[in-house]
Amino acid sequence: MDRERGSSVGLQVPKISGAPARRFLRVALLGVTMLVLAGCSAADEHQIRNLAMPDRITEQGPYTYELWKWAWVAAMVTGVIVWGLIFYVVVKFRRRSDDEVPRQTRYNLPLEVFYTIAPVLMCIVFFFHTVRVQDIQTELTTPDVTVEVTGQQWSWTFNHGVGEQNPDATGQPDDYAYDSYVYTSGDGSEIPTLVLPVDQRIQFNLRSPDVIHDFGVPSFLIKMDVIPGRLNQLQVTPTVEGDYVGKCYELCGVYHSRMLFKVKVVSEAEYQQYISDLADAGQTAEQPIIGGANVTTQTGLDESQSQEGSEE
Ligand SMILES: [Cu+2]
Repeated sequence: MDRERGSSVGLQVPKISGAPARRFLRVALLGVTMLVLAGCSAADEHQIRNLAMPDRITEQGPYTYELWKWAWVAAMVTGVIVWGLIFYVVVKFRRRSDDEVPRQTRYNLPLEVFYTIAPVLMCIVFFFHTVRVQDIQTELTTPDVTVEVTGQQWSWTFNHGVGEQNPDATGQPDDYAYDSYVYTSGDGSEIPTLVLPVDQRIQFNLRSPDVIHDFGVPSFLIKMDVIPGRLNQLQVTPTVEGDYVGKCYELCGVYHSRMLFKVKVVSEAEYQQYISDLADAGQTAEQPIIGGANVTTQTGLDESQSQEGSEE
């Protein structure tokens, strides 16, 4: 009686069964899919084709992208096998009556060997490819251009060399790659721009005068920590001219979120023009602006308390 009343009050669903039901479902599914796809802008479609990853604008970027993509493929294949086995077992071995007790099985050696060896093999394959890509990404060869980058609370300073580069320079304070520099620097209210020449292997010498920052440009598909008292080096070869964005990837204090920068990849001629524009504006220095006492001291510490290597 109650049940009857309930069904007359609730949502009235047309009774369909068998083939018409399946056809109805198929049409409904198609309709929903088309609606969702119609709602996609060109930018969304671009994102979908990129698998939500940024455009790859350096020679090194595609290696990270391929590693990421195939790791997902491997994870999906594993997932499908595991989900399939779970559903198979759930259906095949379900309890069919209240007093049914399943057959009790202990120890299945082949199965135990399999589920020990299979994950170990998977880890070895992941590890191998991760190290292979990491070696490519962190490889240091003779660069075409060296840019001295300082990450300071809470912005960036970019020092570009003027004239010929000394390819053997270590980048240490008494051994910079250029005889003179031009620079640009941001602060909490102004976002600096990092201008780079296209198709040249660029070395970033990364330094921090205060706390740990992290230099990253999504379109480079690599980032690297910027650590006080240490010179970190990263090389990339941008291959596509355009405007990009970068930021600090390490929570570094109150205004960490303001530690943004713009990236502009330009032709060689435009790069040289940019260097001379900075020089004309008086943004010149004999040595790169790297903050602190040659950036091996941390802010707030005096010379005697500072880290090793700061005594020059
Ligand atoms: Cu930072």
